[in-house]
Amino acid sequence: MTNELWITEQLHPFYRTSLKYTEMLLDVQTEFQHLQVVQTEFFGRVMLLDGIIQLTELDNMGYHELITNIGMLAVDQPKRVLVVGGGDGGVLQQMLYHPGVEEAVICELDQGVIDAGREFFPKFNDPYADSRVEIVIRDAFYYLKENVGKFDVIVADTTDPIGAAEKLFTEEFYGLMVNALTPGGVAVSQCEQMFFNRDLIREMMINAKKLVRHPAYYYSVIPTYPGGQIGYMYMSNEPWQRGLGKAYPKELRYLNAEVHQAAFALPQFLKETLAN
Ligand code: SPD
Repeated sequence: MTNELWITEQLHPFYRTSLKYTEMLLDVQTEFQHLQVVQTEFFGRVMLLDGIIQLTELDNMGYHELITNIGMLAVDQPKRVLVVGGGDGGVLQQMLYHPGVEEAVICELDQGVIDAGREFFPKFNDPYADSRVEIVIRDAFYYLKENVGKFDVIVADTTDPIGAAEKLFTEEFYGLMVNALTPGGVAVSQCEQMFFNRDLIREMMINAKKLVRHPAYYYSVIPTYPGGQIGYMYMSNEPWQRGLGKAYPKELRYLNAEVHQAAFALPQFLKETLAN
């Protein structure tokens, strides 16, 4: 036990997640955050930002497939798509599975996350090498303001609402995303965990209801995130069911028609929380 290496995340004051690792592959302070990549025996490589687990090779499929493909499928032939954050490349990889995509922009604040994704997560197949991808290193608030009505799908693959990322969980940010959509477009934003962040999810749903006709909260299972799951806010004037049963990209390992439907089935307490 004494020689074991463990990395511990404490996102909530009453809950910790520890992963056993074998080697620290990267441990740097970028201009914006503490960026780490560790090698583990069980979870594969793991990326952490400011001590919070962002992804593991083992279970990121549950996150990246769900945050990306629900919106991609709900739009007919998405052509122009945008990732906000998500520098590790996981969401971009998913978007590029859709052959109709002509332009995929990623607006990420921290070049360090992109570099680490490219170097340490080859399983994402280096989406940055794809000629359809444009990298914008910038605060998404400004980028969205300048690109009204441009994107068929926007995915905000954010960190948790702490420090600088708090503003990504606001009515203003949701409004900017919705304004940057084409008619019938879909925006999806990472929207935290139903037991730990119930008030936040409720607030975000209130915001989403002001902006679109068909907001919906859904979630997936990610064992290395607090509570073993995380949710997403779907925002569109078209319902999420439009995508149900369409052909799923063959590369997917988590999402299928049954999971798609089930992801929107909410426990009673959350249904009541979001109904009001
Ligand atoms: N509590 C962790 C939430 C992290 C959400 N973003 C993950 C980034 C993976 N591309």
